Amino acid sequence: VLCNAQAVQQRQQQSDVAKAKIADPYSSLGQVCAVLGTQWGDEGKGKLVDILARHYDIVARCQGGDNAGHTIYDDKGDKFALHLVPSGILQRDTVCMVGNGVVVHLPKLFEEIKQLEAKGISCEGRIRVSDRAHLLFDFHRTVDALREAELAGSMIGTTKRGVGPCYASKATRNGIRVGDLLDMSTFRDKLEILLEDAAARFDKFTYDKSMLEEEVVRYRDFAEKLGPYIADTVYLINQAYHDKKKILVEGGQATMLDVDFGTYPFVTSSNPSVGGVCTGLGIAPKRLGDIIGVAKAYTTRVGAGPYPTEAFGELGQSLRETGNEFGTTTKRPRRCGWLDVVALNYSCEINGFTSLNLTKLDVLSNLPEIKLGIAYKGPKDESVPSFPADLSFLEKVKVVYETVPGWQTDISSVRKFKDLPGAAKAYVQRIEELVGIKVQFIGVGPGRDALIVRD
Ligand code: 2SA
Ligand code: GDP
Ligand code: MG
Repeated sequence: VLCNAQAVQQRQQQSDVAKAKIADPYSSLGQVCAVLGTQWGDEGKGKLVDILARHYDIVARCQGGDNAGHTIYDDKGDKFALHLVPSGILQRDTVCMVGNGVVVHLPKLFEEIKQLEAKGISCEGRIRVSDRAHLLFDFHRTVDALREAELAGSMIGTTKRGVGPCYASKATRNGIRVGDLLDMSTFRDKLEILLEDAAARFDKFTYDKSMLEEEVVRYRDFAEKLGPYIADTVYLINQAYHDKKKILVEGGQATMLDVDFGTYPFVTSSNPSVGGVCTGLGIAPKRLGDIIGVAKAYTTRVGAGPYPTEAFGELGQSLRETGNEFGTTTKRPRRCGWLDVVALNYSCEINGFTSLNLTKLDVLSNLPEIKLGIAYKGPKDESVPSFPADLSFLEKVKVVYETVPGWQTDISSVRKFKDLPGAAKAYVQRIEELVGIKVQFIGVGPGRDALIVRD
C-alpha cells in the first residue's frame, strides 16, 4: 500500500551507501548542512541546530521571520526561546546570520538580543543581518490581523507576526530592505507608499502623518543601532565557503507549510523546504552537503488547515500534554496525531534529505500501541500516489494505519540505540524502511544531552 515505493527503494539504496561511510556522525557532516522541518513545524529543529552548532562556524536562517519559535536549553538547563536570532547563538564562537530570505522585525530582533545579553550571551559582533533582507514593520502585523479578520470562518491561523504581508510587500516590489536603512533620506517616502497602500486596501487601517513621522524617528534610531550588524551576507557566506568554513542552515516552519508544497492556502508565505536555503542565502544547490530532515515521532500542527492523521479526543489531548505541545511564539495549543508517513515521504522527495532526526520519541513511551499512517485512500477506495494538492480531496482521504506495539518504558535517559527497548528500536527501523532514509539522530527529551546519535 505504500505510496511511491520505487522512490523509497531508491532512497534506501542511496542511504545504504551513505550509511557505510559514517564513522563520526558529526565530523562527517557536510561543509554546508541544512536542518529542515519535514512536517508542519515544531519538530525540534532548534535543538538539533544548537547541538550541531559547535561543529560549525556560521549558523544561518534563510526564510520566515519571528513567526518561528525555536526552543533550546543550555547545559545548565536554562531555556531560550528564539525567534529571529539563529539557534547557534549559545555556541560562543559561531557567527549567526540572518539571510536575505528572512523578513526582519527590528523591534523584535533588538528585544531578543537584549534578552540574550541579559542572560550573559554576547551577541555583539556575532550577528550579521543581510542588507537584502526585507524589513517587517508593525503595520504588517496590523494588516496580518485585518486579513485574518476578513477571512472570518476560514482563517489561516497565522501567528499574526506580519510575515505574510511583509512577503507580499516584497513580491509587489515596494518593500523596504535592511540596506535601505543605510540611506535614511529616502526611507520616509518609501514607508509612506507602503502605509498608503495598506490604507487604500483596508477601511479599518488608518494612519496619520504623525504616526509616519514617529516611525521614521524610531527607524532612524534602529538604523544607527543596526549599522554594525548589516552585511552583504551573500558575499560573506560564499567567502566563508571558499575559506573552508562550515555553514549550518536553520530552517523555520516546515515543508508542509511551504507556500508552494504545503497545504495551500493554510501555509506560511515562504519556502521552508530546501529551495529556500538557496534563495534565502545565495548558496548554490551543489554546495549543499547534508540536508537533515527533522521529523517528530508523531505529528503536530498549529493553525488551521487539513491534517489527515489528526487525533481528536483523549489521544490528541494526551499527546499534547505529554509532549507539551503549545506554540513557542503564540502559546497556542498544537493539534496532535499519529505520524503521517505519506506527508513525510512527500517531504523526503522534495528535500532530498541525507538523514533524519526523529524527535520526541520519549513522548510516545506511555502508549500500549502506536499507529503509523502509511497510505491514503481516496473516497472510491483508490490509492493515492502522493500528497494531494487539492484540499477538498485531502479532507476526504482515509488514512491506512499500521499498528505497532508500544514500549511503555521511560526512554529519556537512554543514550545509545542498542539500549532502547526492542519496540522503540523497531518503531524507528520501521520508519526508516517506510521512507528509505537513515534516522541518524533520535530525540528522547528536550535537553541538549537527550539525543541518541547513531553511528
Ligand atoms: P504565518 O504567521 O503567516 O507564518 O502563519 C501561517 C501558517 O504557518 C504556521 N506557522 C507555524 N507553525 C508552527 N510553528 C510555528 N512557529 C511557532 C512555534 C508557532 C506558534 O514555534 O510554536 O507559537 O504558534 C509557525 N509559524 C508559522 C501558522 O500556524 C499558520 O498555520
Ligand atoms: P522547532 O520550531 O522545530 O525548533 O521546535 P520548537 O522548539 O518550536 O518545538 C519543539 C519542542 O519540543 C520544544 O519545546 C523542544 O524543547 C522540545 N523537544 C525537542 N526535541 C525533543 C525531544 O526529543 N523530546 C522532548 N520531549 N521534547 C523535545
Ligand atoms: Mg517552533
